[in-house]
This record gives sequence, C-alpha cells and structure tokens, in this order.
Amino acid sequence: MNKQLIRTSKALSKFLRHNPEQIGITLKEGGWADVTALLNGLKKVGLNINFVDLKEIVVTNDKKRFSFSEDEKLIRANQGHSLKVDLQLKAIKPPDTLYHGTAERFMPSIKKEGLIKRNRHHVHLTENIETAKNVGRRYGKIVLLKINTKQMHQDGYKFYCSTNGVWLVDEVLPKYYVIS
Ligand code: HQG
Repeated sequence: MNKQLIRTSKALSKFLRHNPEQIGITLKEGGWADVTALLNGLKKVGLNINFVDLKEIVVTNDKKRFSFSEDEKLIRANQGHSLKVDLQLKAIKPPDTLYHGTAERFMPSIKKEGLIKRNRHHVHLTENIETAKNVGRRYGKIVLLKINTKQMHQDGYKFYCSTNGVWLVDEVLPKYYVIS
C-alpha cells in the first residue's frame, strides 16, 4: 500500500471512531458513514482518494478495522470508538481465557480499579497472545494479563465480539486476571 493510503487508513480510524465532525460527516445508527460523504470529507483535508483506494484500505487493513455495508454505500469502524455508537453487537459466550496487553506504568491503577474502558466504549480483549503483547507495547514496558473470562461469564458479565474478532467487555475487576 502506498504512503497516501497508509496515511488515509490512520485518518479513517480517527474520523470513523472519534471525530467525524472534523471532516463534516456524521455517523448514522450503527456507526455507519455515507461513503460518498466520507470521500468528499477526506478530500477537504487533503486526502484525495477514490472508492477503489478506499476499498483497498478496507480489504487489506491488517486488523480488518473497517467494514462496508452490503451495497458498499456505507462504511464503519468495527470497534474502538470513543463516540457513543451502538454497533448492535449481540452478547455471546467468550472463550474460557482472553488476554489484555498493557503497560507496566498503568499497573498500580489497574491493580486498584481493574481494567476500565477509559475513552473507549469497552475494555478490549483478545484470544491472541501476540496481539495482546503488541497492543501493550504501544504504551511502554508490556504486562500481559490473562483473564478468567469463563468465571466472568458465569458471574454475568456480557461479552461482545466485534466483526474483526476483538472481544469487548465493560470492565475487568482485579480478581479476574493474573499477570502472565
Ligand atoms: C489501560 C487497538 C490505568 C489499558 C488494539 C490500555 C485494541 C488502565 C489503556 C484497541 C486502566 C487504554 C484498544 C486503569 C485500563 N488504570 N490504565 N484502571 N484500565 N487501562 O488504546 O486496549 O489498532 O484505549 O490497559 O488492538 O490498549 O486501534 O485501549 O493500555 O483492540 O485498531 O489504558 O486498540 O486497536 O488504551 O487498545 P486504549 P487498548 P487499533
């Protein structure tokens, strides 16, 4: 993928998860944005791409961050929003164990209050240890937390899985994780 498309892909995360108003678009129910409006909005901030380019970004994105509607007239981020959007995900039974990668410097506070969603809609968890490690690494020296999601599920916590396989939950209390 060329540099312009990589830059646009990062911008898409920002506009479809956090700041659509910055390019003059609004998100509809389910977090969907109109593709034509999005392309026009991107042009305004110097990201001049066409539909074929946008499709390449969606299809080749390493974490499958974006989806088109069936008719490809709408697009949305699959997860990671700070905006209040209802992704209309159904609660499902999680695997018995999930992982969360974080940074050492957050641990004093995580030990007190557990994992909280902070700016995002949910706490993000993954089945994949490598993914968890990469996520933690973004913030400093990594700590890998192994979460007893079987117990959490039995205790009534609701789990959701985004279209791109990220597990989402409201919080993880300290009693449910061990440092792995
Ligand atoms: C930490 C990526 C202090 C939490 C990934 C994390 C993910 C606390 C940071 C997605 C805390 C929030 C999300 C507490 C949690 N005290 N720190 N009580 N509770 N934290 O970026 O999970 O590339 O909002 O451990 O794949 O790191 O964007 O969340 O370190 O799915 O598509 O606060 O981002 O996807 O950071 O990452 P984030 P995250 P994308």
